[in-house]
Amino acid sequence: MSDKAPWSREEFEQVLRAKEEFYHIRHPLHVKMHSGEMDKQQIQGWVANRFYYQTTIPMKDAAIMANCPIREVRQHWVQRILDHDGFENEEGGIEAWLQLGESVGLTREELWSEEHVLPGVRFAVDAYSNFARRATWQEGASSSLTEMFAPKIHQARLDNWPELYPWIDEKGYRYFRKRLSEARRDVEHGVQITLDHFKTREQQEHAVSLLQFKLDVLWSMCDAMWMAYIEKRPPYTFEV
Ligand code: AHQ
Repeated sequence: MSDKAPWSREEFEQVLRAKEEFYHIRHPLHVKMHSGEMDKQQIQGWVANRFYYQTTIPMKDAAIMANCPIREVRQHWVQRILDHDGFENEEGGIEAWLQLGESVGLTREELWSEEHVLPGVRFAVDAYSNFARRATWQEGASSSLTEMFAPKIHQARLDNWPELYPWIDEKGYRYFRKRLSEARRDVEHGVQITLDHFKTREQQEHAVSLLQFKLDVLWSMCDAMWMAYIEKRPPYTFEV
């Protein structure tokens, strides 16, 4: 039980944003990727494993909505599902990621089959979606705030990959471009929910711990891919 005074809204947001030091852009896997040191199979392994994460996101967001009794919040949150699943003539992020898969030489069937999904990636991603099912909708919103740091990593790919990995068809970059604006819009909503709901110092520190949990989900995914694709430690290496 914290007897400390609550942070002001500005202090609370600063504490949340200071968690950037744990963001997976700093993981050795992404450092290696953004320095152009990955070969085709390593990029393919990353794309195939991240596809499992991407396909889980709409279900995670649906779980948050299922826990949320407030119509106005659901009216905003539903956009996240549509952004990934698509609607009317909007193909959506999952389709864009399938195109990223094709642009790195994977087939759509391979991605959907989950044949390349590493146990450690699956456990981390499933921990995130299972958390969203049992957490309050406000806790679910706070855990999505890792996206405060996402525009930077999407922009890094757009800036660096064309030169570092000229063999990747540029149609694959649509996903990263798409997320630049979507992530910023989602973060605005998630930050407001978090600052509005978690009021006491204990509640605020709890929200920070939920952000750390999600940062650890993303970091653990990279750990699993590092062991399989960089260390090439059996039994989970990448066989096309
Ligand atoms: O493409 C990403 C995405 O759609 C989401 C949804 C959001 C969430 O609800 O947790 N998080 C997220 C992220 C995406 N891309 C990751 C990347 O590195 O490309 C970053 C990840 C995030 O920062 O949480």
